[in-house]
Amino acid sequence: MVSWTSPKPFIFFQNNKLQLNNDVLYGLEQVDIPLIPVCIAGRLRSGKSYLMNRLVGRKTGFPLGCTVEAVTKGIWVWYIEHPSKKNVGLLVMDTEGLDDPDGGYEDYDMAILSLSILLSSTLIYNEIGLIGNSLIDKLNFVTEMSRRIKCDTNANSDADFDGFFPQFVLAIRDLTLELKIDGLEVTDDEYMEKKMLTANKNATTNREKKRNETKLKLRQYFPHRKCFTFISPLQELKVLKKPEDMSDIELPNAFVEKSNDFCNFIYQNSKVKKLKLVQPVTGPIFVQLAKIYLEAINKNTIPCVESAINLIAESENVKALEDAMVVYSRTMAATPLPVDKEELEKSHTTSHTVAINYFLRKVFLDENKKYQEKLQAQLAREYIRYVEQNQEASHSKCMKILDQLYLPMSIKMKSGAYVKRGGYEEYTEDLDELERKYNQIPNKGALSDVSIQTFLVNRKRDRDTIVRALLTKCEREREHERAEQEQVKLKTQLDRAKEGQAKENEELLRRTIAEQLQLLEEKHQADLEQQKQAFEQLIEMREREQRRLLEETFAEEAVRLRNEVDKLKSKKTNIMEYISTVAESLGDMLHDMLLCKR
Ligand SMILES: Nc1nc2c(ncn2[C@@H]2O[C@H](COP(=O)(O)OP(=O)(O)OP(=O)(O)O)[C@@H](O)[C@H]2O)c(=O)[nH]1
Ligand SMILES: [Mg+2]
Repeated sequence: MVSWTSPKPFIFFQNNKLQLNNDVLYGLEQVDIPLIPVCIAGRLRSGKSYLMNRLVGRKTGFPLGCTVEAVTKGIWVWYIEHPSKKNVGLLVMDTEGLDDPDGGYEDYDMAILSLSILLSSTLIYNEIGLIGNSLIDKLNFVTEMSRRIKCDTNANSDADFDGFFPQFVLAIRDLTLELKIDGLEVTDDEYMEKKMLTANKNATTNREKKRNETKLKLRQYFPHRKCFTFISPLQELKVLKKPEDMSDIELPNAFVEKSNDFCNFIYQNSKVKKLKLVQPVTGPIFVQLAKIYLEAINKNTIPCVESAINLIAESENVKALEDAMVVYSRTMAATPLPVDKEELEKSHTTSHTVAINYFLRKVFLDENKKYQEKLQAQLAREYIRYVEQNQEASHSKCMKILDQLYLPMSIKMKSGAYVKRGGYEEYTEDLDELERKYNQIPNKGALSDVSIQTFLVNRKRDRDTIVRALLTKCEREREHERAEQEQVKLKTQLDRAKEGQAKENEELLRRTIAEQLQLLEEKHQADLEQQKQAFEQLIEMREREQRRLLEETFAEEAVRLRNEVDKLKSKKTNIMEYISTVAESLGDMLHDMLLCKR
């Protein structure tokens, strides 16, 4: 999918509700590769759109303005091919500035922020000037997150947010001050950690405690974070000009370099958005997520990530299953029936591998393997159908051949040519000749043997007619006995052939299912492993964060809590249970300590 030439308004506020732009939905639905949605939010008129244009590598694109009037309305998106990663798309999202006195409705800012968090994998928060209490106060929306977004339908703790929040990038614009703390130079990241995320030990008032809570939540929700401070692009300018009208040569070096560092960081470190840590969000999935979340917000209910995922999973998996079966039939159709058993098996092996690989590419978080099992059953059923169809086709082709070969004999039979001395022998010889000719004809399919046996069995009536007409009673009886024995032999052969065929089919089916299982199981195990690794990383980060905060503020308690974590760890074996319990109890304890027990 090629990059869009310009950004498009994606979500807008009209008729008292947030609405989606259908053209953009359609455009995004065509982007069938994993997306990296990078979203900027922050104060009104703070250079957000300008920075996003730089991220796309353009001077213009997202509309800018130089008056006090808010320019960006709602949420805009710009899809571009990722500058360095293959087979993933970058979706740059620009949002309406917060704190607009003319904004949509009372909770409008929260709706924009919730959508930014829900839809992105990197959230850039833009601020002007410096990190101060006003920024921390603005970021206190994180303390409300559990009332704004629900991760799990049964969630009762915000520990469930683990792994769901996007990476957090703080962009401080027009920094005019030196980055020094206690007389020592600090990096951008240290500046953010010290001033925005370190709890105030001396907090006594409710406001101060609330800020501590915000800091704790920011650390908890955003274990991946980064800060970039920018000087003003207009710093060295003598005449009044707008940054977007200036080339990089005209802009201050420090600004250009920092902007480039910022862009490179976003390109390299922003990840594909994933649901439940493993399921990549493609354009069509992004569209479905946006629709579901927007509907919840418009209905004034809390968007629930898990419900959204379940809804999407249902429709995606039904489609994946249907399409996988179409892929199977289409691949099978390349082998016109009838064919012999080996060829049908070969065709089936290829077709089912293609179908399963297709399904595995499209399946959406089939955690309890419901659709995987359905696919297995359907493929097995379909294969049996093909085997039967192939047998029918083979049988009817063989019967046609046999009818053709028998035509001269049938004429002779009708004209009584066999009713003569030596007629019975002649008939038997002709029949042998017919069988020889039949065996020489290739491509008769799976029921070649069974068909000739059936044909020969069915010739009994002809033999009887000849025998009755030609032989004496005694000869007739002998011949009858001989014919009976031959008939039994033929029938036994026929039954054996049919039985063998059935056994072969059964064995083939068993093998096929085993192969399917292996393919599907490999994918399932890979998903689980990926999920486990992601959780382990999260635990590590979570513990580091909690430890740091504890050691900064509650040194004695830190030791006790460390022991608690160790105890919990040894008790829990299930990774999911384990994570949420550790996170939940640590969160609660810290929360209590910060707010109540001090
Ligand atoms: N001083 C300064 N001005 C900037 C910077 N970046 C952009 N501008 C100018 O600030 C004005 C507003 O920039 P926008 O990018 O439109 O700001 P915004 O945050 O998207 O504004 P809204 O969409 O209205 O919330 C424009 O005239 C830009 O040229 C910056 O880093 N420093
Ligand atoms: Mg803007």
